[in-house]
Order: sequence, then structure tokens, then C-alpha cells
Amino acid sequence: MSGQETTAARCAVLVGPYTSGKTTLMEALLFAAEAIPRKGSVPQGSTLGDFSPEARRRQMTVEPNVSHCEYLGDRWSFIDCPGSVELSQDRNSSLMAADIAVVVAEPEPSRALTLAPIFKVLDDFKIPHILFVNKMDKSEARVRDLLEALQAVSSKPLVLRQVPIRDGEQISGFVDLVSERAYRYKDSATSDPIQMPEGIKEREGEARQVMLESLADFDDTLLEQLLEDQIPATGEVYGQLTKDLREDLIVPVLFGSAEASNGITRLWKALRHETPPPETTAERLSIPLGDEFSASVIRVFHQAHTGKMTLARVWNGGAKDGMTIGGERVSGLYRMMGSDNLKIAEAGLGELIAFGRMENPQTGNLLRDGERIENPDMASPETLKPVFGLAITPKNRQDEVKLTGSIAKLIEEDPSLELEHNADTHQMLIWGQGEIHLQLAVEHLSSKFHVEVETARQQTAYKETIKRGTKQHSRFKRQSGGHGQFGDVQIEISPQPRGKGFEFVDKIVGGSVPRQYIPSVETGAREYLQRGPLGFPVVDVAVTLFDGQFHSVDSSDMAFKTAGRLAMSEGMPNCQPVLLEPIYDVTISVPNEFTSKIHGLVSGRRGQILGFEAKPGWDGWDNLKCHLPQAELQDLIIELRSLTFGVGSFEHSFDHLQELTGRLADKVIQSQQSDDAH
Ligand SMILES: Nc1nc2c(ncn2[C@@H]2O[C@H](COP(=O)(O)OP(=O)(O)O)[C@@H](O)[C@H]2O)c(=O)[nH]1
Ligand SMILES: [Mg+2]
Repeated sequence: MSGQETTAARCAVLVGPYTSGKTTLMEALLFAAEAIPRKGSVPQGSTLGDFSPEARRRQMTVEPNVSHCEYLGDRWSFIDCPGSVELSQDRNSSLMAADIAVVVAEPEPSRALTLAPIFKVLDDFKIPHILFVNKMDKSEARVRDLLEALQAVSSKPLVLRQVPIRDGEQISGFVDLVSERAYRYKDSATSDPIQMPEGIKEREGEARQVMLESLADFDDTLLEQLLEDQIPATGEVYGQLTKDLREDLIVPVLFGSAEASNGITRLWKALRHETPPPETTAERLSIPLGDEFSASVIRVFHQAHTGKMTLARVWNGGAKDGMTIGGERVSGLYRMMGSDNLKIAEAGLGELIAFGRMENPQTGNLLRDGERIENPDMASPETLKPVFGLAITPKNRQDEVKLTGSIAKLIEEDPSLELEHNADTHQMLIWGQGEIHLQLAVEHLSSKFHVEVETARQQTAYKETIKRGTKQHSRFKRQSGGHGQFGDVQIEISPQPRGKGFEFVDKIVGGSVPRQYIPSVETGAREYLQRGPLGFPVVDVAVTLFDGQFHSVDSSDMAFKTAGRLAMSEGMPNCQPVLLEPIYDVTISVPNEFTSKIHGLVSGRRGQILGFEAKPGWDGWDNLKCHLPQAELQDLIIELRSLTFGVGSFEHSFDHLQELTGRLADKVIQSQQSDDAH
């Protein structure tokens, strides 16, 4: 099998933890394919990808980088994904374009765990993937230790395809275990073939045997050959490797250095010969192909100058500039190449293209002949739930509407962002996957949409209630000029069970308060409850109106409403008001080696552990259920990630309100009252 079986363009997606070298690797691959005139560098800010000011400033990929090239007559697209866990949504969406994923790893056994969530997504969508162990130019670990650590987080067998040749501490080349040819690395160029060094032959033989045995697990003929000590033909071994990779049964492991362009030709060859064609990928993703044109939307980009660009992969037929999709005319068909959009007239099977200035398409849509399907029945990643939120306000009050519209565009780009208008605190909240994620959103609001904003901590949605009841007699009476106002009520205020809410009971007999005024008393009481004696909304209180007086001329709706409100404000302080804080139901997911640490984290945050269980579908992970106060949830993700190499995560939902007393409560009440003073 070889790249020649298809003429369609193929797509490789580079994934891996932050700083493992994906952006540098894309640069090396493009340079080797002569698609860029010189190889850029991340520290120098000269790479094709990461061109935005936000990316350059941080030396960090903040949006998927798209590129294209031709290698030995085959057409390729690449997407270099952000590595930060906070930008995982972009990685997951980008993977929906992948015929193959290249997982870029650090040569550091202790960091292997950071690959676990990535392997999980690849497994979920059965995406064929190659593991490229990068930075071998400065690796100190033994390949065997590294492989063992990586295997511990991969559900698929890792199949090492190279052994390193060492020159003292340095790795100076490698032996390819299929061809059994040896190579010496050359700086920024294809390695030179060399004689296999004597000293390595034994290790090479052993490693080759291990590789063949892994493959024999999936092929009886090969197994028989091995049992009979026959040496399988090189072509057969390549064939088996390709088949197993395409079926996502094994993960081939290659290594090198993106920085020094070592191991790049070997990686290119593997991509060329082993990557499945787009037809296979379309089938794997169950893409409902149309008769002619079908393309799935991978992501949308709102660019400052060009407006909205819709990145899509063509799975069938051809796209043309000027075609109509779902009633919208395509105005401009492009190939994205770093910061450039190169105009093209048409595109065919497998190509990763961008449609210019279309309003409607959203990530995950399927674009077909004349129609746009919003929720096609095909594989698609879930939208990540938010774990970190901040209050957001425009610096210029006139920008409020523009802010909402601009955030909607950011959400179109990255649906793991959310906007909430909080009904309790009246704050506008922006939610996402962490501090950096929200910082980037704030910067993009400025650079893409010219909206400047400020962020602040979320307010906790404290409430209050009462511990005991009271009877209250209050009278509202005004005599001023013409006719006055008169309302007199006797109410009983009493606590209700938690969660029961507000209740108003009418026990008036004999018309001491005329029928038509009774609802006004209730309205007055309700108005008062928006802000109780401690300064917070009041919940779980019952008010019974049992007596009162009226005046035939001076009584009115207004007077009884005011009387109701007055009775509450005079009575409530005598009811032993108490602060209530929102408690959330939280499920924390971590590899089980961290479970005991998480117990400490939860109790340190006034939480209550409810129990834990194995996380379904995640080998070696636990789900820890607990109750945590909302106030302790705000920066939970930061501590959780720092305890777990960044892989821990959680989901949360409001559960109940709980009394808060003592010093913490005093502090909350004090700060609310000092806010009021301002
Ligand atoms: N020594 C060494 N450094 C590398 C290699 N590849 C990338 N780097 C450096 O590692 C840092 C992160 O690289 P980058 O490509 O941005 O990683 P990404 O976050 O995975 O895209 C940069 O400073 C690179 O110059 C490599 O093969 N060897
Ligand atoms: Mg990068």
C-alpha cells in the first residue's frame, strides 16, 4: 500500500500537550515539503502558525493553525491544535477533520499522564494515530522507560518502530526496525543512511522481535511465521503496520526532533504510506454523504479583516466559489495557510477549505449540495462544560449590546465558552475552561471586535431565611392635603422548610381587610423579600395575613401594599434571620492515583465527600462526588489542575441552600452592608 492509492487530499491533525512541539513540528513538515521557504521558530516568533498577537506574545498556540502542502505528489492539509487543556474544545473539533492524528509527546516519562485525555478522545472516535516523541535532542530518559510510561496511559499497544543510536549522551541517529536500515541525523536535513553500528545489532534485533510480536497479535499468518522462526518479508510488515494503524489497533511510535528537523522524513514517509484516504474517514465518522457535494464544518473563524471564515472538509464531490449552500451564496473559496487565505476556484475530495463570508454555518454542520444540515447524524465531539467563570462588563457602557454580539461570535468559534446573565447577582458572566481561556476571550474581544472589557470575580448568590416566626402589627397612615392613605395589617411570619419557597396565606374573616386589597398586601411582602434584614433575597418564608383595618376613603391598593411591606420590614429582624449559601453538587474526575489528594482538596474547601466510583469508560480514573459551597468553586479548577498535571476536571450543578453561620457569615454580611453604604 502506498500514498498512490488515492489522489485525494489527506489531513493530519497535530495534537499533544502544550509545549510538546506541535507548532514546531508543523513547521518542520512544511519545510521538508518545501511549502515554506525557511523554517520558522516559536521563540523567534517566525512560525507560519501562531501568527496572531495573542499567540506570538505567549509563544503559545491559541487557535488551530491550518496549512497545506504537497509532498512527493500527494496533497496534504495540517491542523496544528492548541495544546493547553483549556483549549481542548478546539482540539476535539479539529480532530473531526483528521484522517490521522500525530500525537506529539515530550520525552519525559513523568509527563506521560498529560496524554491521557488526548488518547481518550482518539479512542472515542477511533482516530488512527501515530505517536511522535519529540525533543529527542535533549532527552535524558531511556526509550524503554519512556515507552513504559506512555503505554500506561494508552489503551492501544504502542509499537516502537525505531531504536536510537547514541553517541555518548546524545542521540545521533536511529535504526528503522522494519527496513533495518540505520541513519545518522543531519541538522535541518534528511538523515544520511549509514552502516548499522555493531554495538546496536543485538538491541535492534530484540526491539524488532517485540514489534513483530505486537503485530502478530492481530495476524495469524505472522504469528505462525514467528513461531516457526521465519523472517517475514519487509513488505508484509509494512502492510501489517498500515492495516493495524488504519483500524486503530496499534499506535506506531516514532521519535525525533522538530527543532533540529530530525526524524521528519521518517514521519513523512509513515504519513504518506499509512494514512487512510478520506473515503475511509468519512465512513468512520458516519458522514451522511449527499449525492454530490458534502463537507463538514470543522470550525469557524471571525477574522478582523476578512469577516467570518468557515473551515470545512470536503467528503464528497466538489466545492465551487459562487455555489449556493442552504440558501447562502459562497463568496470566496479559500485555502488557509497560516495568516493567509489563498483564493481558489474549486476544491475536491479530502480538501480542507474555507468558505468566505457565510453567515449561517456552525461547527459540526454538514454542508451538502444545496442544503445545510444543523445536526447531522454523524460523529461529533461533546461541548465541554464550563469550569471557570468571571463577571464581565464593557469599559464603555455604550458597548453593552456590541459586547453580547461579539461574545456570541466568540462562542461560534469556540462553543466551550458561555455567556450567562445571572438572575441572582445581576452580573453578566463569561464562562469557559480556565483563566487563560477567558483571558484570551477578553483579548479577542478587543483585537477582533474592538470591545474593551473589565472582568471581576463572580458574586456568590447568597440568600437568607429566618429561623423562627413572629406576629407583627403594622399600620401605614399618611395625612397630607386631600385624601390620605390608610392600611393596617396583622401578619404572622413563619419559617418554611428548605426549598419550599414563599407562601402567602389569607386568613381574613369578616372583611377586616377588604378582598380587593389582600393581593396588595402579598405584593408588598414579596417586594420586601427581594432584600431581607441581612441584605440578601429571602427564601422559604410564609406570611399569613390574619387581621387588619381599613378606612373607607383613605384605603387603597397602594396603601395596603405599603403596609404589607412595612410589616415585613418591622417583623423580619425579629425572626432570627440567617444567611444561606448555595451548595453545588460536584463530580471531580481524576486518575485514581490522585483520589486521596482530592479528598484533601475538598475538605480544605469546606466540602463534603459523598463517595467515589470508577469513571465509566475511563480506565484507571475515578469520579469523586461531593458537595461544595459555590464560593469555593470559583478557582477550584486551578488548584485541581495543579494537583493533577492539568488532567483533572469537574462538572457542577446547583444542589441546595445551606445555612452559613459564624465568622464566614459575618464577613459576608459585613461586606454586603459596606457595599450598600457606597
Ligand atoms: N530542544 C527542542 N526544543 C523543541 C523541539 N520542538 C519544539 N521545541 C521548543 O519547545 C517549545 C514549544 O514548542 P511548540 O512548537 O510551540 O510546542 P506546542 O505547544 O506543542 O506547539 C518552543 O520553545 C520550541 O522551540 C525539539 O525537537 N527540541
Ligand atoms: Mg503550538
